[in-house]
Amino acid sequence: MRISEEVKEALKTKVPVVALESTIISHGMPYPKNIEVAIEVEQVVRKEGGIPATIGVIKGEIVVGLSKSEIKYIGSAKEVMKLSTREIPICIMRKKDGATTVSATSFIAERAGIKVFATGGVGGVHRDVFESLDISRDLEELSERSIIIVSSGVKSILDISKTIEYLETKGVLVVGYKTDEFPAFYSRKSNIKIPKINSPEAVAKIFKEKQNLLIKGGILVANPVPEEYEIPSPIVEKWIALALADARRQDIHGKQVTPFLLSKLVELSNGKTLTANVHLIKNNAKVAALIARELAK
Ligand code: PSU
Ligand code: MN
Repeated sequence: MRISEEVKEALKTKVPVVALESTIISHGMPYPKNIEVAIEVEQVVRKEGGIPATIGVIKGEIVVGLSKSEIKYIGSAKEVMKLSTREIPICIMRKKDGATTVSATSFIAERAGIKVFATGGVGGVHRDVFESLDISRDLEELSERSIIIVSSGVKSILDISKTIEYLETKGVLVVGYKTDEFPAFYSRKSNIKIPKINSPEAVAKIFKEKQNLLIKGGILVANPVPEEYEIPSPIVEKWIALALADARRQDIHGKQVTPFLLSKLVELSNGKTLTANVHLIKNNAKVAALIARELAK
């Protein structure tokens, strides 16, 4: 594992560090917007006094703190593997490029000593779970890693209430950042109530208490998409129904499901879902940096 000099120095001197994943770059957004956004998200973290650590695998080497040119590379390279935790060793053995999902990123971040991680949406329980048994590794990993992840809930392509139930079973604490409702990614509401936390300071305190008590597992800080970019859920639902039907028709399954549905939604919404995605990620990076700052105190 190679930790960039800047990230290493920040960790040593207790400058706040925020981990960022690379699957949203390689598989979550279209080129070249993906690269632009990945770089802007890093700038958001810096603006709040943090150091960004985008995580990925380049030619078989785990990198914590990808350089700008490495971000450009992972955002444009062909055949980048989508890595959940279990695939990291294969990627290393084959000396391939790999983009880390929430699960792989959480795993690596914890190893590197990074406690705060920002993303768009975590994976979860798929709507057809009884048929497909598709539950993202993200949920299991979050239950095992001592990390705070800031996300805008889970994508509405998933079954949100089953995902919340599963997180409870697995002991992942879910809190709302300035909201008492779990956000539904493109929309701010889902009708599912969660504890409301009003400041980065409070999140940091909860995390410390959890550690004092030796309670395993992560905290999911659910931060809704900014109001001006929200897409009302009846509209999103219409697109999701079409995207899901298309996935079924084309027999898309396993790892391909999430990237397929995301790109389908961008197409169906004429780019609206992408715009929402971009802004919620930036907003999550900001909140993550504020929390990291409190933790570093
Ligand atoms: N949310 C997004 N875009 C994404 C993902 C989530 O808005 O690209 C990615 C994340 O990397 C997440 C992964 O960890 O999808 C989950 O994939 P799966 O459903 O195959 O577990
Ligand atoms: Mn899956």
